[in-house]
Formats: sequence, C-alpha cells, structure tokens
Amino acid sequence: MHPLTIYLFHLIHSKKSNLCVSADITTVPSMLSLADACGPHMVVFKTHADILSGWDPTPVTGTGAKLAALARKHRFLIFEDRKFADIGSTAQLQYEGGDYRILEWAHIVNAHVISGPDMIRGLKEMGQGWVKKHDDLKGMNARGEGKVGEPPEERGLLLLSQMSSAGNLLDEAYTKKTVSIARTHRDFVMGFIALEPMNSEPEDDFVVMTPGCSLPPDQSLDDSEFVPGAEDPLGQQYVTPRDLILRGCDVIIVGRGICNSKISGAKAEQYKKVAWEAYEERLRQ
Ligand code: 6AU
Repeated sequence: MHPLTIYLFHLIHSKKSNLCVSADITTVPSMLSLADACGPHMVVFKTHADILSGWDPTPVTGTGAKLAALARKHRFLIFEDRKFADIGSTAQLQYEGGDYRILEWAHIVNAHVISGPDMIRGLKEMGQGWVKKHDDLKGMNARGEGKVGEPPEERGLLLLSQMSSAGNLLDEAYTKKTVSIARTHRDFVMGFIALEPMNSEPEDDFVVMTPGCSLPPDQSLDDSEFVPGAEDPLGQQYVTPRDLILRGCDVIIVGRGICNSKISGAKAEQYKKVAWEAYEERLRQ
C-alpha cells in the first residue's frame, strides 16, 4: 500500500474521521483559519492555491510552510486540488515551480489522465525526488507516520476517474482506462477522485475520495448564507455523507457546506460525526 494511504487509514481510525475539508475560499488568512478550525475534525485539507489572494511564496516562513505547520499540529494531509492535465514536462514545472511550489507542501495532488500516462511518470519523478531528499522518511514507522505521528514527507497522486458535475465527459470507458493506468503506477497513485469504489482486482488497494457531498440544511447549526442543496446553480451534484460512505467511498470532500459557514469548525465536526457513524454502520454490514 502507498505509505500515504497507510498513514491516511491510521488517521481515519485514530481521529474517527473520514472528512476532507475543501478550502473553496479566496484569501490566505481565511484558508489558514479554516485549516486551524477544522484541523481536529478532518484527515485531509484540500486547497486550491490559485484561487487565493495573498499567497506568500517565501521559503520556510511563507504560506506553504504555515499550512504544513498546521498539518503537523492537527495531523492531517494536505491535498492541492491542482488537476494537472498537461504534457509530462509542463506538469513537472507546474508541480515544482512558480510561486506556489506545490511539491514542497502538498502531500497529495490530483490529475486528469487526459494527456496520457507519461504525465504521471513526470509527476512521479518529482514526487519521488522530493522524498529522497528527506531523511526523516527513514524514521517512518509501520503506520506510515513520520516523527511523533506527524504526516510523512511522502508524495502521492489521485487520478480523476469520475466527476461530480452534471454532464461531465468521464464515461465508463474513460473510468476503466484511468484505473488500468493507475495500476501501472501503484507506487505513486494512491487512488481516485470518484463517486464509488474503484477496486476490482485482488491487488487493488486504491483509496477513493468523493466530492459533491452535503448535508441537508440544519437550521440549528448552519448560520451561513449558503445552503447546500441537491445541486448548485453550476451543475455540482450533491449526495449525503451517509450515502457516499455506505456505497464504499473512503473520504468525503466537503467544500462550501463547511467553508461558507461562520461556524466552520462546528460544521466540520457535524460532517465528521455523520460520516463516521455511516462508516461504523458499513463495517458492521
Ligand atoms: O463541496 P463543494 O461543492 O463546495 O466543493 C467541492 C470541491 C471543489 C471542487 O473543485 C472539487 O471538490 N471537485 C473535484 C475534485 C476534488 O477534484 C472533482 C469533482 O468531480 N467535483 C468537485 O467538486 O473544490
């Protein structure tokens, strides 16, 4: 199993959480406060660095470093939702370079395989090169942890094999091809962004993280203006956390249902509880 997947499942069980909070917000201070408020309740924090204003690229003290410090404090994995889709050599530059230098702070990134499998090879070269530079990996224990339970300096990839948006072009044949390409890069591909489990062969141990997740509005808790519904005005389609977990998804991805709330920490806790109860129910089945 990919070392980050081992660590992820260790976190899921120790934090009793299958929740990834998605920071679909537009300023660096609000993104960092969201990570701090939701930290105790989530196992993955998903960013869109390119929607943030105020990104500080300074090495060691900049935004990436601040986020990494929060990941160590609360023990969660950072997932930059970059959706790479270019040729291998360009994807490498996008992963490592620019102001964001995603490689330095994001444990997980995602990609569309639309440009072919060599793009994965390109990203893998960078990810594995980064890992080699970091000696603390040698101290990783059997649960995939680095120092005192902290996330390891590993790097992993999720492929989009299905999408949550209405009318998307990822049909069954595309999904199958994506999974078969993933099987040829098990040492870097942790799993998928998908709406259901993708494992079908005995040696498959891919994780599935699923977006398009919301709870029905809860008047007692939700004081936000955004009320997640069955669909947003731009084709996002929602399923409840319970339904997603019962169908076998490992991690639910929740964006506006949490980050648009003024009480995002309490909202994250609510999502965590509902998803965890469903997970326990699934384990009993
Ligand atoms: O909960 P929402 O609808 O506010 O946010 C969902 C988040 C957004 C999307 O960019 C992302 O999940 N997403 C993805 C990912 C994670 O790759 C794929 C997809 O098919 N649908 C989707 O919403 O940050």
